[in-house]
Amino acid sequence: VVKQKEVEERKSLYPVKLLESSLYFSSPTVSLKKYLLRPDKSGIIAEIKRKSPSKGDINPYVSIERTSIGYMQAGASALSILTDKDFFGGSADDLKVARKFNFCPILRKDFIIDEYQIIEAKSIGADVILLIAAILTPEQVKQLAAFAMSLGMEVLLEVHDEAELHANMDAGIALVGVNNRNLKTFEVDINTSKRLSELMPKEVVAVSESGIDNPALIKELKTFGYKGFLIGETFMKNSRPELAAKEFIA
Ligand code: IGP
Repeated sequence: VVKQKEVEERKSLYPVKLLESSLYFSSPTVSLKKYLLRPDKSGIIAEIKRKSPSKGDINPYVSIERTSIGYMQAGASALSILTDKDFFGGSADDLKVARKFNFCPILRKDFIIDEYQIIEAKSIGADVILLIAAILTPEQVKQLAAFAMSLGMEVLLEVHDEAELHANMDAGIALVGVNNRNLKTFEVDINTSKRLSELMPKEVVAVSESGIDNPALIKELKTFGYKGFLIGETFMKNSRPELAAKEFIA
């Protein structure tokens, strides 16, 4: 509800026509799927997250420029940028800055409920959008995913349990993320990824999200078929997140 109001406000400030006239809107995107499948890469999607509902302030004044470049130099496969303001302290500008300095795939991390946000994502230079099964109906997932793909973007579908995965199997989505964090209780359990790995269709590129705090865990998750690893806090809780990433990936 909060999100819908925020979206309506931006719609009147930045009309679709304006977004569509941006340089990025008509530029080609970079494929996250391809990057995650590259054997020379870590598979890590390194996230920039200033604060969160579960942790409060994490790194509110982080330099997007230094951190995003440093993440990629450290060996990350892609970037995830929180653009939600109310809960995560991010903004569209954060993503634009990351885009300006990097050629890798960039995921717009936000609560997407409206096609407008997808047009906006493309116009600020995002390559991938997140669709969270827990806040959308399967019908909405299908429609929003089709719309994103029609703009040449990829979709990362986020699920947290068997029911969400089952309900959205037919949306034609190539990338599925299993969130180890329960968005209602904030509890993190890596076993969620292990459990759901058995139900992943073979053609899907699977990503494990949240609570990944050591390299051994990645090794283990790889044996369960995961190709992508979304990491935020473990890096962001350091004053220089890119240095933490460098140490983690080395
Ligand atoms: C990163 P962590 O525990 O490494 O900071 O988690 C990422 O998975 C998390 O930020 C996230 C998220 C989301 C945030 C996953 N799904 C949906 C906002 C909305």
